[in-house]
Amino acid sequence: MMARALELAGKGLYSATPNPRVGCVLTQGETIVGEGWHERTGGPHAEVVAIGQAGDRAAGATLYVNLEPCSHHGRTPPCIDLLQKNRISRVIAAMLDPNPKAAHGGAQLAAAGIAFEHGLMEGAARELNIGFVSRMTRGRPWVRMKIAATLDGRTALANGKSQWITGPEARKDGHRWRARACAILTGIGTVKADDPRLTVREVETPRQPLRVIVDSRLGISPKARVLEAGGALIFCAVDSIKELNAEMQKLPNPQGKVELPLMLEELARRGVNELHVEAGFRLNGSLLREGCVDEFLIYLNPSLLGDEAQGMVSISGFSSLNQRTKLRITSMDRIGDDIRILARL
Ligand code: AOF
Ligand code: ZN
Repeated sequence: MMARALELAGKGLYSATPNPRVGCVLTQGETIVGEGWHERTGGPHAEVVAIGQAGDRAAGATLYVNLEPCSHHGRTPPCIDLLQKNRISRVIAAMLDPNPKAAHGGAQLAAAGIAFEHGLMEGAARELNIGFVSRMTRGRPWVRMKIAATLDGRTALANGKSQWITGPEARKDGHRWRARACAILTGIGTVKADDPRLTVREVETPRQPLRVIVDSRLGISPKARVLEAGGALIFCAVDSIKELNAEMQKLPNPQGKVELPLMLEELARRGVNELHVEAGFRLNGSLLREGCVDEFLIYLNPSLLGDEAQGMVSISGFSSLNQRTKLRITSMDRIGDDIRILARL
């Protein structure tokens, strides 16, 4: 039942943000009497949809949900009130709600005489909402850095050109990861070299992620394709004098670059749960050095580009092999002719 609730929650993968992905199953014995999932922020919570579907059969039912039912008046009224009104007898949540405004619904249910348990499939539930958990507990998004490289770890020619190293299947897969992200981040180097749009195109999605550019000195051309659709956000370190079809936010560090950890905090304030990075080796390196990366999404194409080509991340100064940045592989798959590796710090 919890696996089904998680499957339902996954239907909101591209749409629920900035809210969490939540699914709910109501049962009477072995029979499912109602199901629901949270489609988008401002819309009904998963529990509300499931109870609506169950109607009279909600009374005495067991409710499975991947996130503790909310206790707060947010955009919608508290789910725990609805659970009590409909005389749900038992609630099983995969995880507690990390949102301080909505939390402790479970304890309040228990106090009202409704059995409450949590922890069932908690690992899978945390994975599904890894960005939401990150924003609520750390005040920053979950940062996933996408890299497409050759087998010798090269990501672009010396002149910065990087389109295209991996095959069409890997590119499509990359768009799925873009689609689930709340924002896509790149740097001025990539904007100049590849003129990317940073939109989701190869998969269907009800919303486009926010496009974010790190451009310390505002060297971006007003004609850059990433600005075409409007609504982009540029982080810079100088005052804006240019007319650009974008919002500009100045966040300088003492070196005259953008203060990246502060940028993450700002993105979290704007409701970014998962941040998808598609940048060149310089910005990748800065993000890594400043502790702003959580996960790598690496596509490896079976080809070689040699030493003069650009690498994945600009990091240097290692004098011993022990100092190298170590990762833990969490998954590895073949995508078309390429290999996809997910690895965490
Ligand atoms: C959801 N969907 O199915 C559940 C949520 O702004 P609101 O009123 O929609 O409240 C959002 C919060 O409610 C969210 O951050 C989470 O803590 C809690 N539970 N949220 O979006 C749901 N069950
Ligand atoms: Zn709720």
